[in-house]
Amino acid sequence: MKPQLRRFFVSELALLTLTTLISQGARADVSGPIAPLSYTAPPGDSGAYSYVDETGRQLIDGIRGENWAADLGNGHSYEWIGWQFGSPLITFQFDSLVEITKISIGLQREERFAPALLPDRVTIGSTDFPLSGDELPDASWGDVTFAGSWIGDTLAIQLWDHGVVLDHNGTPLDDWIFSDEISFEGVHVSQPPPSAVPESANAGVLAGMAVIVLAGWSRRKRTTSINKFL
Ligand SMILES: [Ca+2]
Ligand SMILES: [Ca+2]
Repeated sequence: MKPQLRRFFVSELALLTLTTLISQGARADVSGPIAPLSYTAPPGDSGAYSYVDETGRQLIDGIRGENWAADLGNGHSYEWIGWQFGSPLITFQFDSLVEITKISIGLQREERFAPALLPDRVTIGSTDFPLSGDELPDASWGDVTFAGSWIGDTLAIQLWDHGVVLDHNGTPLDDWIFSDEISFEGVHVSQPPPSAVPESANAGVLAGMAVIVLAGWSRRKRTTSINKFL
């Protein structure tokens, strides 16, 4: 094969290969529930009952609580994780790169007895969501949802507490934050499999170009991610 023809052939083949690689890096189209692999969080505190995370997975096990003191078969308030002191930082790990677009945080509001308040604000990634405190009626529980776009294989959520507040008797108390479940919706963002990179010696030029383009793709993805986090 003439050198010019070989260069043309290699160039066309490289373009085809790179187009395939880039298309394999595209995210899936269908948004749906995404289950984290695990999370790290402060374990929770004890008060009238234990509000400690008994399994290390109670925030993602699909089991929901009811009234903060209810005994649904495993003891009073078993389903709730309660933090009285500080603002719990919960970091979720996913099995691959994901784009999260909706987060539902199960919370309890009970101002008379605990007092358990909704967080003062919620930070997801680097995005702050101030709460009014009225997203749920007093003496109720349910999901407060947050929409956005967060890309990564981990996601940090911080629930900010109010600190010392006055209870219904005017007694100063450090407030509680109760959560029973945190769930996610979004899409998996697939990465090009290693086998997509050409391996033969004749494809060395292709591999070099693939690395360059993939590096560019990766940079663009990171930039997108950063922009979306801000
Ligand atoms: Ca749960
Ligand atoms: Ca507190």
